[in-house]
Amino acid sequence: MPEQQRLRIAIQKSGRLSKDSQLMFKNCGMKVNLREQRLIAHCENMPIDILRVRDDDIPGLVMDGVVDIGIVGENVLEEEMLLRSSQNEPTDIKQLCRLDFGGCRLSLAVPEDFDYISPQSLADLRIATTYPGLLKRYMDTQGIDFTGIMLTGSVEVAPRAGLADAICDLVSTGATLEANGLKEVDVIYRSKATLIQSKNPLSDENQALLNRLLLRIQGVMQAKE
Ligand code: PRT
Ligand code: ZN
Repeated sequence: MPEQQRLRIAIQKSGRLSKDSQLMFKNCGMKVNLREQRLIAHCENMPIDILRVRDDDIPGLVMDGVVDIGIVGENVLEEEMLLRSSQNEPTDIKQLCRLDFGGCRLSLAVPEDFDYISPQSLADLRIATTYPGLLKRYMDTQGIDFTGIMLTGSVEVAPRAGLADAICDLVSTGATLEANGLKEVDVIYRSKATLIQSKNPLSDENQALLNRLLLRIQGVMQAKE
């Protein structure tokens, strides 16, 4: 009999979602040695492999069926969906369950002395962001034209550096905005980590394994409430 194909799960290698993702699996009873700097870690007591990658790669890996399941911020997932839709690429996934970590908001922020009244105050200005799709979708609903400045890091320094008039960035405590002389003026998207599944059908064994895992995840989240 052929060996069962192991269930493949992608998680962020290192960053704000890694520790919570690992802890969640540990609390579900999975034994995984993640100490080594390997791309793939094998679960010792279940037929599961963990792929550790950049968070930005996770939606694509799931949509393309390279992995079966992934944990990613809804912000990153939604941005990838918008990008792929604009390029007529497949965006099929199943959202299995919203998780209880990785909470943050994508917000518009302006320099402290900016006289902000409404999003209209940003008309025709330059807005720096890592999330051009989510920003454009929001500004389109408001009917506001703007110039998007794409930055993959250090978005919060863009106004001071003269690169932009405002920013659209992730916020959790707001300390980073404050430290950079910025004020949060509008929340455009609220995000949490989410568990997503590829649309490729799983083998019966892996589907049963996933069902068991989902029950445990829900149990672990309930126990924390
Ligand atoms: O290397 P890789 O590409 O995998 O990681 P990354 O650097 O792109 O992502 P990472 O680890 O920073 O964030 C991963 C995910 O965590 C994000 O996509 C969000 O879904 C979620 N998340 C939750 C956050 C935050 N909270 C958050 N605070 N992502 C980023 N931040 C930033 C924020 O923009 C600010 O610059 O953290 C800084 C501190 O925030 P404050 O408001 O507490 O000061
Ligand atoms: Zn990233």
